[in-house]
Amino acid sequence: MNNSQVAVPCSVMRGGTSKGLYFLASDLPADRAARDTFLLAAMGSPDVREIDGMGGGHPLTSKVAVVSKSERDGIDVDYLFLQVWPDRAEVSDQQNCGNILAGVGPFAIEKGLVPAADGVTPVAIYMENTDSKATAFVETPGGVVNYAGTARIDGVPGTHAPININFEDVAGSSCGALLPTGNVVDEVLGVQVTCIDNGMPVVCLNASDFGITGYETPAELEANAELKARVEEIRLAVGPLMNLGDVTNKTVPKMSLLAPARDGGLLSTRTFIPHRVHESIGVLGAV
Ligand code: NQM
Repeated sequence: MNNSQVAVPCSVMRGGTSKGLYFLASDLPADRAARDTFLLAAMGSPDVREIDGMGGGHPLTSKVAVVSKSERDGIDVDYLFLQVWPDRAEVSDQQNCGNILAGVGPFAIEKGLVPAADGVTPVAIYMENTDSKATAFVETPGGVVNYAGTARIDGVPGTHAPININFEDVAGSSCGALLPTGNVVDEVLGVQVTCIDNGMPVVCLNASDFGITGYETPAELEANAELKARVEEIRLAVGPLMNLGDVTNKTVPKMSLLAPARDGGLLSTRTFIPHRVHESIGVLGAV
């Protein structure tokens, strides 16, 4: 190591309920190992606080989008999502991220990869992690990205410009089928589970089967060692059934504990992603 430093352009953006660094692929090392070394340093990983980098010490704030102009028919940009683990020196491309996806359209327009229309600019995005397509609609009055607005989502204070996203072919994109086990409901280790992949491998569980209400806070769930061990045991058993193989070191499947709605909507969810608990919900997990 020497002390020379190289400036690499990036944008720090919140996408939905996550936050991360957005790079042009051409600004990153082409070699994967060199890229990952760079991203770990940029985020400050491994360190639970990521104090020496831009990461926020939580999986939801230790994310990276790599964006490039696409050469695919009908696609504007290619998007690769990378999860940087805060507490261990690892960068994973084993999952997609719909929250960070929300920032890809504005980033692509700001970087001149997509010309802005006057009004709303559709941005067709190829999601490399799952070989699937989404179209994001970005408000661009006068050809300029608008960030202010009245849209509100749980997990983010205030209101902001909406980013509506159409997902076009996400079913089974990680597991090969919407219902990878072939069943709507399976029993695994004595618990009823629904294994589903509509853009994100998710295991739906009844919160009540675990002796909890499902309305606990993320901190309460993370402090429940017995619950965490039980959920992880089921996750490891379900991985091969979902065609994901050994998921010990993977960030999927996500484990969603469901309870009846109590504040609007149809359901209440708390999701292990898979070891920390999401502060609200993953976009593709919700899909
Ligand atoms: O499911 C976190 C997030 C996500 C994933 C995670 C996501 C999605 O909220 O599409 O957005 O589940 O690791 O960023």
